[in-house]
Amino acid sequence: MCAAVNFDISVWGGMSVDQSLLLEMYRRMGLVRQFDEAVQKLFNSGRIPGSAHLSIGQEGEVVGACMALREDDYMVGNHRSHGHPIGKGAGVNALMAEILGKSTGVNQGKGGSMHLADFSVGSLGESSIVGSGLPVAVGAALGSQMQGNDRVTLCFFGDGASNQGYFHEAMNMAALWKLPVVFLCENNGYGVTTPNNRAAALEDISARAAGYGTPSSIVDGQQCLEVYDAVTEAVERARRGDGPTLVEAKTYRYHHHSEGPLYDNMTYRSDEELAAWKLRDPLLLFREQLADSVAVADLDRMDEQVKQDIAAALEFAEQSPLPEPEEAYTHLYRTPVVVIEGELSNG
Ligand SMILES: Cc1ncc(C[n+]2csc(CCOP(=O)(O)OP(=O)(O)O)c2C)c(N)n1
Ligand SMILES: [Mg+2]
Repeated sequence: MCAAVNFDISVWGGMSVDQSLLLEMYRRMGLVRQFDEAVQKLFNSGRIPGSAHLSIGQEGEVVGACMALREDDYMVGNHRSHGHPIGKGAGVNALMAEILGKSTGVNQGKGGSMHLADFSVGSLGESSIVGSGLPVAVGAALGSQMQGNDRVTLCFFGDGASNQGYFHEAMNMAALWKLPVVFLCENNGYGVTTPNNRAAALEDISARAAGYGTPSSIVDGQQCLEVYDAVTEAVERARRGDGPTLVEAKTYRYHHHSEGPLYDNMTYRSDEELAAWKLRDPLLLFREQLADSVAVADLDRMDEQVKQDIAAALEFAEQSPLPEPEEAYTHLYRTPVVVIEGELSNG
């Protein structure tokens, strides 16, 4: 079951490998949840430049999909992507520092919430342009194919993104050239405030795969192991050279599209709908599933460890310096000509 997963089993010394995998999944889901809860607090206190899109409620599919990958596989995220690098194994300190725009962040503080690339774990990047990760993932997969290595690329995108032209171009090219890519649609039911059934002709995004001769499946995104199994199968297929798969995870975000008061009084979804999804919370469901194989005390210990890790990440981010002003002009394709107003008039 865990052959595809790479993690430090020595941490869980006496336990079987399967238990180690389950605990690591639980740990990463907890990290995704608590990371975003911390980001919400930072946002509310005015500490985050720009916006923040949280994936609280979607942790099952985020972690289940990422953990079906090998450490050297690639992953591409989107605008709602704090959790994706965490699921892929990135350390939370440099991610949190990036959120606060600090020089110790994964991108030296220049990317922020929607650009948490971390190449050290194969997290190739994220973008606020909806759907733009799809061609990036196809490019990475083409690169693997041309280099003759067996790395697979996993691409997360939303139900809204599936209505972009990018989606169809990416699906077509990946199918035509049998590229090693797994498309993971996080169908959380909404694009901002528009329900999927008012934006898409078909209820299931996965049905579109048939148009490209590509296999597809629908999974319960609140069930981490169900997602893990489906993506493991898709990854194996891609690694064999048999081409892409589209996996659609039905899921839900508890928060509004992004943080801030803008959506507070909007009625695009009901309280009852939100409450019903919370009854199927991915962390609670996973805890129930683990009940027979992992001691409750171990899970509680894990929750406490995650809490400490997030507190340490916040401390690290807070203590880190902002980038030096001259850093604004590094890592660019071209050095810009800078005209400073005062200097210009002084001649
Ligand atoms: C090309 C483009 N069009 C529109 C937007 C504005 N926008 C940002 S997120 C979003 C909704 C995306 O919905 P979905 O793909 O379902 O992802 P989710 O936010 O639900 O995770 C929109 C329309 C954008 N950023 N880029
Ligand atoms: Mg959506």
